[in-house]
Amino acid sequence: MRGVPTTLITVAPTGAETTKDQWPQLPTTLDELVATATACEAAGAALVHVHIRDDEHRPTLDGQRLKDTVAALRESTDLVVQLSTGGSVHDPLDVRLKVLDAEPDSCSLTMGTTNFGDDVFLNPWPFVCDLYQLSQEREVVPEFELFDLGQVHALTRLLDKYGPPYGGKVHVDLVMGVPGGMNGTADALVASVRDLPASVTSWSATGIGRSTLAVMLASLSKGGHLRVGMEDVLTISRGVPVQSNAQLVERAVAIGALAQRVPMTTAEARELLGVRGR
Ligand code: KMH
Ligand code: ZN
Repeated sequence: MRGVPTTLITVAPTGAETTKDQWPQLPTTLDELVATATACEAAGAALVHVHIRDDEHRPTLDGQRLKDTVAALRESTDLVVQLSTGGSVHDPLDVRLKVLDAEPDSCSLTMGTTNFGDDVFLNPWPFVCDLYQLSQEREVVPEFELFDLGQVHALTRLLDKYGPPYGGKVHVDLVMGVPGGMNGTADALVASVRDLPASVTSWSATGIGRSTLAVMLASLSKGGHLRVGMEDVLTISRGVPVQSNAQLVERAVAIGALAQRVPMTTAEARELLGVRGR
């Protein structure tokens, strides 16, 4: 690591909720995803959190598409490739476990069930345990996604029961401001960080929608890392649509610079997260 404070910038470019019809600039094809990832790496991102779409731009967890996506991102970028195991609220649990067959560097792992707008994002405890043990077996580094304070507590319980993740590092992402989860506020962030298990080695935060800037500033102020992207926010300011994911990464880099942080390189991110060398 360098002698200056560095910030891991994760980009979550697509998500599963927004439709291509609504937002044509959303990267939904493989070519668009690779182009976005390349631009975001150049702008300062070091990790990409990936959801993929089918030929009709609908969310999918198709195994071959996931493998092709991992290969294409590795071919064109040096980003740490994290596949979503959350998928969409409609994806069955057994299909979500199969995401690890695509052999990503990292996978998301949400620590509990959350009301998700009008839907339910299902993560029953036995599923969380199965996915965690599978990530250990397959040598894939989990990013623990915490949508609520109760999930902070559940992480302690998981680590106590099954030990550390593959790679020995424990990285958390606070996903804040989901309707049904914790607030996207500095107070909620401080409470979550206060209760993180002592074995957590790094954490980032993202605020959904209009909470994006409050969460970003609170995260920098508490020494956390940042996640941005069109999965989480679609306007750059009130009523002004985001033009590209790189625009959001550039803004995070600029705000980080005000806090005297520099973006972490992809090599530094691999070390921070303990991902398998390739
Ligand atoms: N699309 C949400 C239902 C994850 O990627 O693991 C779940 C989600 C979390 O986005
Ligand atoms: Zn996601």
